[in-house]
Amino acid sequence: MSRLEVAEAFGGITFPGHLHTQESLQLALKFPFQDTDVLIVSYPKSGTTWMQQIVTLITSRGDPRVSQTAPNWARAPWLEHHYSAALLDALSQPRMITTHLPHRMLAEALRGAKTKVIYVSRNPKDVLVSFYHFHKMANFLPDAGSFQEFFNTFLDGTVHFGSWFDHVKGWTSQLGAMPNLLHVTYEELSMDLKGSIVKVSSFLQRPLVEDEVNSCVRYCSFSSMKDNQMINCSLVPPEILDHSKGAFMRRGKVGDWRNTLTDEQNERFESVLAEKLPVCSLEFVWQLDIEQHRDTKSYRTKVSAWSARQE
Ligand code: PPS
Repeated sequence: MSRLEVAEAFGGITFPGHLHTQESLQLALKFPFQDTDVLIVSYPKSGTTWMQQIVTLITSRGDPRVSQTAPNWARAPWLEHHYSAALLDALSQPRMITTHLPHRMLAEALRGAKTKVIYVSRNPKDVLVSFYHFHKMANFLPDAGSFQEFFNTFLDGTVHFGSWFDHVKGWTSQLGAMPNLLHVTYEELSMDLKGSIVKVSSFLQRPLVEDEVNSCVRYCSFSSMKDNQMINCSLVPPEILDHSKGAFMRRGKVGDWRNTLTDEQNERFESVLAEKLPVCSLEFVWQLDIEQHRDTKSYRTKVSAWSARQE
């Protein structure tokens, strides 16, 4: 089932028909979550694959073999993808499941479940740039057009997978309300991968010893993941992902947006952000420059600001 040109409109959002059908989306909304499930939630390009790798490695206590022999989409199937039903049935406990769906679509299915949910977010300017490059290589996504055109559709929320603003607002508004929800940012992972792995392992109630944590860090690094065929999408046929037009594991940097957005686009982005998330208590880390790397105290202040708001 290729359906590269098909777009499925569902719940006010368009989804690529190559991966989604009306039936698969309907099934996702009624999914019988189990208390032992771990659900990774993200808007595309926010660090989904990174978190899949982190949870895989935590579960295997740092042993890389599973992540080197099973593709990420089979280890942590996307709940809403049409090919996932059989994969989900075949998963052993605890199941790791992935989704890009907004909270409003899963609220009912998750009500009362003790499923552990990890919401991964990334600063939206880097999401925008990463998503733009992904559109160029993914033949199941619409033609992105020029960067300015994609910039406009991203800001007005008409891109496939819906509005980044609504996604982040929906899930982060549940912090405190959903007892088993952890929010982790791409920027935290970038600045302190080891600390983030310890934080996720403790949330999952799977404490690791030092050697196991170090092994997780090693196999969750950008270079290790970029070289891992089970993660880097190199096994996806070129008619679906055109590898001549880019790499899935592209740059892996915080602040890459500065190489693409003009000052004018940046100002427009800031004003849309202020308009769409006016009472947002989230603080965004837009760049990690050398000063910030040296000044761990100022970084810590930022991270603890995130954590404090989650409590
Ligand atoms: S998807 O298509 O939604 O599953 O994409 P997603 O995995 O959410 O995001 C892909 C971006 O995450 C980067 N990435 C990493 N960065 C740093 N370190 C590690 N280990 C890592 N793993 C994935 C990946 O390179 C994409 O970002 P860009 O900015 O395009 O490089």
